[in-house]
Amino acid sequence: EERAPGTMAEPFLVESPDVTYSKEFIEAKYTYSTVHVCKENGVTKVRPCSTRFTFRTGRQVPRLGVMLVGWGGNNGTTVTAAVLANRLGLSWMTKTGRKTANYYGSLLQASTVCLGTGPSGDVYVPFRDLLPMVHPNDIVFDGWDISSLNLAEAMRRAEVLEWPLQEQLWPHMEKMKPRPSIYIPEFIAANQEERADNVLRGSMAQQVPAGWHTGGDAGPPGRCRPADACVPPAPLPAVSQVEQIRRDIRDFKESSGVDKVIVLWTANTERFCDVVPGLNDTADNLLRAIERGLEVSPSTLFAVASILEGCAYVNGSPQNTFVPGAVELAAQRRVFIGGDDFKSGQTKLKSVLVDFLVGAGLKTKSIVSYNHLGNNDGKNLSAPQQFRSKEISKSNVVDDTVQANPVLYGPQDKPDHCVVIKYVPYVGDSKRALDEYTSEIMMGGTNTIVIHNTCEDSLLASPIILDLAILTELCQRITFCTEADPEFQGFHSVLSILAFLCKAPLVPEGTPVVNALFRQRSCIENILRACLGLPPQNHMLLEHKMQ
Ligand code: NAI
Ligand code: DG6
Repeated sequence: EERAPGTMAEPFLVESPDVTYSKEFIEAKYTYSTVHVCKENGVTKVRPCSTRFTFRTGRQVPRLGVMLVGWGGNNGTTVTAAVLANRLGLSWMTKTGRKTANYYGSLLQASTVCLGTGPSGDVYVPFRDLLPMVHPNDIVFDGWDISSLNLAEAMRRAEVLEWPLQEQLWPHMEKMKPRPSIYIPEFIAANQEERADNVLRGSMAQQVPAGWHTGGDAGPPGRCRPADACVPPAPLPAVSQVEQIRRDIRDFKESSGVDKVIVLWTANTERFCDVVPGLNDTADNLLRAIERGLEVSPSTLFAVASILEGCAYVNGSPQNTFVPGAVELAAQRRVFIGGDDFKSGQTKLKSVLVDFLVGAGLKTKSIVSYNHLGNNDGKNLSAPQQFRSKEISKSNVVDDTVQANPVLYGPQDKPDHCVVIKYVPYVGDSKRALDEYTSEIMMGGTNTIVIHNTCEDSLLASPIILDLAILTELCQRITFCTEADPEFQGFHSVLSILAFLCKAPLVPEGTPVVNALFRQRSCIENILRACLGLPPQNHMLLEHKMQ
């Protein structure tokens, strides 16, 4: 289904004196009601308050380009294939029958929201119909990978999609080739080196292993071992690598005709980098560190390049790409950044289950999350430093729920939380996740819940990638002002509305981190409703509770 992006015909209209539709904008006046709590002379005072906002949402939906770092990986190939298959309306036979392309797992495409109540009950619309949004079928992909395989071959290597589907997609995907990328071996597992044959000229120069040639610039891009006849790549300073990534973004924009580009990291999990005063603690220091060739991770170099190009940058992996200097740079340039780490399976469930348990007054004492998987992500995570990044990201997801319940938990009290990841090549992308939740119940009782979850990891992550890109793009078209501050502004450059899609949500400094899944979902839904002048979903159903 080919559809021209542009001003969308609204699937419904809000009739209200507070809402106007012009050719360019939906403008809505909205009263934000909240509550301030403070302690005065030992007394807790609770004061309801409200602020009058005006929200303005651009109705022109742009042609969106998404550049994936790690395009040739399981997620990169799967999301590209899924969009193509949907766009082409493909179907394919499996042993259990014919399957057709869909966007299951996408919050925006496959879930609904309740608009309100009509004569015959509640009226639901797809989430994507709330405001004008990019349709995933219209997204144009490009990207980088340290592995040179074209997207068709990379899709076969991923072993995620059924072969009859791959065959149909092959002619479309073999033309897609990842751009050479920044490769600093020490940030990812050593076991990834064998696929790194598509690296930016000179990007290995920072760590030229003993016995390798250095110098010279006549050789082909990539690596040259001592035995090879070619001349190895010339050292390319980090600053030139950033420049190259910026050129790539501009080149993609020009050659594809997209209006906007969003860059998203779905490459290997890196080890954490140290936050060092003078190196990466401020925007200036970070830019200077890049100029001087000091240690900056590839993911941060990509973030800097994107921000300098004015492109939003989303981190789908757990590492601390967003060092303070990168966050400050994004704020200075008013560019959105978001992350970290896609919240796909086990963690999504955890952020529901612990919310349920603790919210129901049960004292969860122990959470043990074990998983094994056999894809390249699992292989990379079998190295201790990369595992540690993932362990941190997976472990903090219950903190807010626990801290919110001082009835059950003292200030230092929190559940034991153990995360295990094992690499088992045979199971491929079909990750197994086993979780045990043990909680104390009434009068000394114990409740143990055990869950076994098996599914293709990349088929969970792909719709999340689409949601991240589409929601980020939408937020770029939303501005708002208040009576006190009548100048229109956009959201904070740290785009915390993406939290539903992330294991370790990045939030502006000093802002509460919310992990609980349905609070995160309500946040998106209610902000989008506010843009239409609609009150938040309060689920009170008072109209049905009267005589
Ligand atoms: P993958 O290993 O199949 O793909 C990663 C790709 O990145 C590989 O093709 C690799 O060659 C490439 N790469 C590595 N360093 C690079 C660099 N510096 N520049 C460009 N490309 C580079 O992994 P997969 O399964 O696609 O996952 C991608 C990332 O997403 C991983 O960090 C994973 O932890 C994260 N993630 C995945 C989830 C899932 O459910 N699949 C959920 C949460 C996070
Ligand atoms: C093993 O845990 C590999 C990881 O990359 C995860 O599969 C991925 O982060 C998804 O994790 P979760 O907890 O959201 O299912």
